[in-house]
Amino acid sequence: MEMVPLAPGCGVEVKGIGLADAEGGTLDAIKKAIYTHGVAVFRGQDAFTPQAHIAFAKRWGGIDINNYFPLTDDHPEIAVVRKRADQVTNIGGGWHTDHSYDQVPAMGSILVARPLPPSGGDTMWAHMGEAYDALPDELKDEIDGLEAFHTADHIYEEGGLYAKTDMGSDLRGQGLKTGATHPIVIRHPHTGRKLLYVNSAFTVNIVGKTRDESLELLQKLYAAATAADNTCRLEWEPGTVAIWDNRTTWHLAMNDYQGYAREMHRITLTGEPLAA
Ligand SMILES: O=C(O)CCC(=O)C(=O)O
Ligand SMILES: [Fe+2]
Repeated sequence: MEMVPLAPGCGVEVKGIGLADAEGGTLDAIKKAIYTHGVAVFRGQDAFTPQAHIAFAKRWGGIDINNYFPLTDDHPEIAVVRKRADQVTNIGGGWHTDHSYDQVPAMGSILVARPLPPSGGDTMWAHMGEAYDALPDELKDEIDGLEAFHTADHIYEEGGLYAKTDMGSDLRGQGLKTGATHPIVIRHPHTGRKLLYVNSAFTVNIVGKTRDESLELLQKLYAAATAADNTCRLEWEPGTVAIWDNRTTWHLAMNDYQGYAREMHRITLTGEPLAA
C-alpha cells in the first residue's frame, strides 16, 4: 500500500490495495489515513460491487441510512446521489459537511462512481484542521468555547431549498425535524486534532446569538475554511471510490456537466459524539 497526498493540506490517494478485500491492519491504516488527510481516493476498484460496498462498510463499523436521498432498489444501505440528464440542480453543489444537523453526526461516506458525465462532475474537499490552524490568533480566541446550532430543515423541508429545485421530487424525509448543537472547534475523536466545525449549509447561529448577530463571525470562518491551501479536488473515473471524514473536511460536488447524467452510490458510516 502506498499513500500519495492529493494536495499538501488535503486528501490522499491510496495505491496498491483492493478495497473489496481490505480488512484488519490494512483497514486500520486506511481509517488512519482518512481521519488524518480527510479524504482518501482509491482508483481501479472495479471489484467494489454493491455487495462489496456494503460488506466493507460493515467491516468499518455501523451504517447510517441517509434520511433524504433515494435508496437503491436492491440495497437499502446504499443511497443514490443522482443528477439526471434533464435536471439542472445537483446534490451537494455548495460547500458543506454532511449530517452536522445530527447530535451524533455520521463519520463520513464511501462514495462510488457509477455512470459519470463525459467530463466535469469533480468533487472537492477542504481540510478543517488546516483551516483552523491558519486562523489568526484573535479569531481562535474569539471562537474558543463557543457552540453553534445546526439544522437541515431549511434545506429539506417542504418549501425548503431543495424542494424549490428540480431535485425536490426525488427527496425523502421532508417532514423530519433536525437540530443539534456542537462546539465551533471540535477535536477529532481519533487524531485529537482541532477542527473548525461550522458550515455554510447547516449551521444557523452561534448559541446565545441570533442568526443576524452570528453571521459576521460565521462568514469569516467560512471564508477561511475554503482557502485554496486547504482544498483538494478529485476527477472521477469508472472504478474510483472516495471515502471521506465529515469532521475533518467539508466537500462540494461541481455542477458543470449540464445535459448529462451523473450517479454515485453512497454508504454513510456511523460517527461518534463530538467534543471540544
Ligand atoms: O456527488 C458528490 O460528489 C458528493 C455529493 C454529496 O454532497 C454527498 O454525497 O454528500
Ligand atoms: Fe454531501
